[in-house]
Parts: sequence; structure tokens; C-alpha cells
Amino acid sequence: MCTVCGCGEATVEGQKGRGHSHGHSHDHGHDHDHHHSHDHHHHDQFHVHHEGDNVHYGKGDAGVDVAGMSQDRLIEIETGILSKNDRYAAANREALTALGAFAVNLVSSPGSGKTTLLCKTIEALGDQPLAVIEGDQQTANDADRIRATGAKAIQVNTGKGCHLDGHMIGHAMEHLDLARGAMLFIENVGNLVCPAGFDLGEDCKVAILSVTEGEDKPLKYPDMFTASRIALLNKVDLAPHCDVDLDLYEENLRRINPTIEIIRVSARTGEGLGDWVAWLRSNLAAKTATEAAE
Ligand SMILES: Nc1nc2c(ncn2[C@@H]2O[C@H](COP(=O)(O)OP(=O)(O)OP(=O)(O)O)[C@@H](O)[C@H]2O)c(=O)[nH]1
Ligand SMILES: [Mg+2]
Repeated sequence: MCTVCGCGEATVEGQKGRGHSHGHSHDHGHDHDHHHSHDHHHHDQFHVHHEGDNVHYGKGDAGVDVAGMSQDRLIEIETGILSKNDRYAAANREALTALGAFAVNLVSSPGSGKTTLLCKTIEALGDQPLAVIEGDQQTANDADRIRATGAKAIQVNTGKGCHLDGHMIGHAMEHLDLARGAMLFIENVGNLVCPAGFDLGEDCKVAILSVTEGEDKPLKYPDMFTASRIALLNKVDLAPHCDVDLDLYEENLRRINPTIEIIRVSARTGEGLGDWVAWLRSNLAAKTATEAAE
């Protein structure tokens, strides 16, 4: 199950006739209703808040609603899955640290330009040792695009899964044979929600937001931008054609995450790429320096 959005197995589990529990506590101050809808087989319970004409399913203790499951049960499942994930992520982080390798987890909605940007980044990095882990539900298209640059790439297909997790990355790293002082690029599944919740053992998440997506995206999908250290505002070459306000993109990013770094880039024209590559190099150098000091 995805513990961020509650998709996947949770639904199946909910259909096993777990019944419903009223045992969860509400210590928050919002108005809320429990709607009990009856169908032929089971009695679902929804955790839902009404605020005027707005209905919010994320205000329970679990932060998500899955039909047929109590908030307590959701928290129990989430805690179990995330603590397992965190153990895999910690092992990945340790392996990366031992190598003095710097890893970034590229997160964004589908089509923001992650792979295009990565191909350009790899070219710009020249002989810097690096490798790429590509996450997609299906196809090896992105790994093929990366390999065409000469870089080593592993494709991870998640099937019905909506994010990469720590275990998948550990497994992929075993095949990559990362060099000392390498950069590891992880391109997550295109999804502006779930990958925010999963630590992969990376040094940081890098959010890619393209200018065609709309200035309000950081406000609508805040978790991804809270979780990211830096945002790349991509496709700025298109800005003159799509009536966008780049300053408003930046303002909204900082409303969600006041310390987020922002670089405006175009994978098409190469604008801003120098700054991004300099950012990568200085973070790798900082990590290597920390290793040497310890
Ligand atoms: N004009 C313009 N187009 C871009 C830029 N970056 C990427 N694109 C185009 O955007 C489309 C999607 O790019 P991808 O690199 O496949 O995006 P992605 O984020 O890897 O997509 P998924 O892996 O499917 O989530 C392609 O048609 C790219 O050529 C850019 O800076 N400017
Ligand atoms: Mg891609």
C-alpha cells in the first residue's frame, strides 16, 4: 500500500470485511462528520470534514481516508510500512556515505522534464562518475535515453506502484557498482504526491516544476515542495508563450518552503544549467569534505 495516498493494498484490505471501528480519537478542533454509507457487503466509514462547500478527507489523524478503515488502523499500517522503508533508506544512506557519493531524488509531476534535464546534466558533468536509477510504472524508455548519453542506468518499473521506495533503491544500487565520489541521480515516478513521503536514503529531493504546470502547484501539492531542498523551475524557454508569472512561481514555492533554493532552467536551451551543475558539484564536494573530516 502507498501510505501517502492510501492506494493499493489498503483498498483490498478494506474489502476483506474488517468492519468498522469508532475507536479513534479526534483531538483537533474542526467540525467533522462521519458518513456511514451502506452497500450490499460492508459498512464503510469515512473521515470527512465539511468546511462550507469544501469537503476535506485529510484532516483525520492519519491525514488520509481509505473507505472501510479506521484512522487508527491506517496509522498502524503507515507506521509499519514507513519504519521498514526507513530502515532500507538508512542502509542506502550509509552505503552512499561510505563511498562519499552524493545522491539526489528528482521528484515532479509527469512530463516536467526530469529525463531531458538529466541527459543535459550528464553531458555538462563531463567525466564526473555518476549513475542513474530510473523509476516509472512501465517501460524502459527513460533508462534507454540515459544510456544513450553513455551513462550507466537502471530502470525500475513499479507496476501499479506510484513511487520508488528504499528497498527498490537498495536493490538497484547493488547493480550499479557506484564509484567513489560518484553522483547518483534517482528519477522518481512522475507523481507530485506519493514520492514526497518516502525516504530513499538520498541526500536531498529535487523538485522539478515546469512553467506550463501553473503557478499554484506548490500550494496545491505542498508536501513535495516541503520535502525538497531545491526546486528547478524548468522550461523557462516556454514562459513567453504561456502567459506565466515566474516570480509568482517562486513566491508560492517560498510560501510552502521558506528555505527552498530555486534555479530557473531550460533543458531545451541550457539556460540555468550552469548554476544547477555548480550546485551539484558544490554539494558533492561538501559531502566528500564531511566524510574526510569524520
Ligand atoms: N520547451 C521545453 N521542453 C522541454 C524542456 N524540458 C523537457 N521538455 C519536453 O517536455 C517533455 C517531457 O520531458 P521528459 O524529460 O520526458 O519529462 P519527465 O519529467 O522525465 O517525464 P516522466 O518521466 O514521464 O515523468 C518532452 O517533450 C521534452 O522534450 C524544456 O526545458 N523546454
Ligand atoms: Mg522521465
